[in-house]
Amino acid sequence: MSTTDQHDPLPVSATVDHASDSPEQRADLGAGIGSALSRRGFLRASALAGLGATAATVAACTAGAAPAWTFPPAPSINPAPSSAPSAAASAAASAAPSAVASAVPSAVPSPSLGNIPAGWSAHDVAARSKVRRFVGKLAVPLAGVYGPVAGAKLAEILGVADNYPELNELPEFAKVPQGNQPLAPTIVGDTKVFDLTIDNTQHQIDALTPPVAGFGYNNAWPGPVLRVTEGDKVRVNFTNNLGSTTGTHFHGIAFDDFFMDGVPFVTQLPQVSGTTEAYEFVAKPYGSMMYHSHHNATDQVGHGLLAAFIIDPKDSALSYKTKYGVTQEFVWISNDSQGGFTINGHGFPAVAPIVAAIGDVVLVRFMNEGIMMHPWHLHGYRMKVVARDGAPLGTAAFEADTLGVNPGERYDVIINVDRPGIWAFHCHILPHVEGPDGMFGMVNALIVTPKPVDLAPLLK
Ligand SMILES: [Cu+2]
Repeated sequence: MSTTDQHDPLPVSATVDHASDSPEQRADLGAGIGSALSRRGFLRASALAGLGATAATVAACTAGAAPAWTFPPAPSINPAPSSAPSAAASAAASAAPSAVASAVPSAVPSPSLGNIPAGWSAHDVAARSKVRRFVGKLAVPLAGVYGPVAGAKLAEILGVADNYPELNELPEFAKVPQGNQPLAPTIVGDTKVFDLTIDNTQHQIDALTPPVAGFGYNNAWPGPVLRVTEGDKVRVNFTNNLGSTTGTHFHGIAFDDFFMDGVPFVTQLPQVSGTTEAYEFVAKPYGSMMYHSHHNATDQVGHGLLAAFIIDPKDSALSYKTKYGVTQEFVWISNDSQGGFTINGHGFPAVAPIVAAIGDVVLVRFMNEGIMMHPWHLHGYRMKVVARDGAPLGTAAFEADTLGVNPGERYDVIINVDRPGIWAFHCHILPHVEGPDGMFGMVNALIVTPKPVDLAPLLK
């Protein structure tokens, strides 16, 4: 990787290349942004660099027409009119050198997408909109963290000079309820007790599409993260409010009493609605486990009855914190049926990014609750794969930038974060992640900042 690459937090569009900007222009960008980044400074810097993708900028930088999109057009997208209104065309032409303008499509208005920059398609504008929703009002302060040059590039990529509405809105992951919330047990005698309900929910995959009629443990998709220590006596009480039967399976546990395994008509009768059932077992072995419905499961798991169950090793020398110096930990549950392609119950842009700072050691616990394999690909880094199905790989640990996780499997990976950037982190089955209106579904990002950033005040 070249030095230049290391300072490019996002790939810059091939059609907008400012590598030829003079040193003076770059200095202007720096002066306009500074370390304490302001919105006004950012907008000014963007304008200085021609970051609004004006006809002149794009015309000067574009070589050739945009590639044709090979998917059928999405119904939600209004494609660019086949012939641009003459007023817009003439306005664009007057702003661009005439010799270039004649070879480049002019910016055209779109009823739902606003102006489509010259050389772009409706797809491009819709795809940018998804990323704008993903970062929301974090865009300006987050870009500022990377310093003036990288910050200006990020501003350009998002089109911050447009002063678009999402610059004042929460990022989409903060607009929808996020599952995987920790739930502390109560201690009853020598047992850790968790009380959960099983509910009908109205679940939002993202902030714009209508809610899905789903199910949730404690009303959440995914349900609460239950965390215990190897050897703990555990009791989990489930109160079924579904109006239909269910059964709950703790996935990966070595039960002493097989009647705790949670499979209706194999190890128990189905749990009828309005009743509370207890599952009692000793937590073993340690590792990343799950709990989910094991009854009418295509429907029930597919609609949200899925969650993480984590058993920490009794010997603290075996913990990820001790072994690898883990500073941040994330649970990443994938699903792919009744709510579409989701990470932790949400599709891009409503997925919560992994935000870390240089020096962090990030643990991701992949858990596949879906019906197909997903190859998770992290840009810019290799993941050290240290456990499969909770079992430590020991000397068989390996490194990968793409890791296939099958249904039912869990993989624990360690990422040693040593370079800043905004790194795409997505399933590499392309129809799971990109469509006619841009990225969707199983797309996320590892956001590595040069220094720790407290985003909490920005998420209110
Ligand atoms: Cu996939």
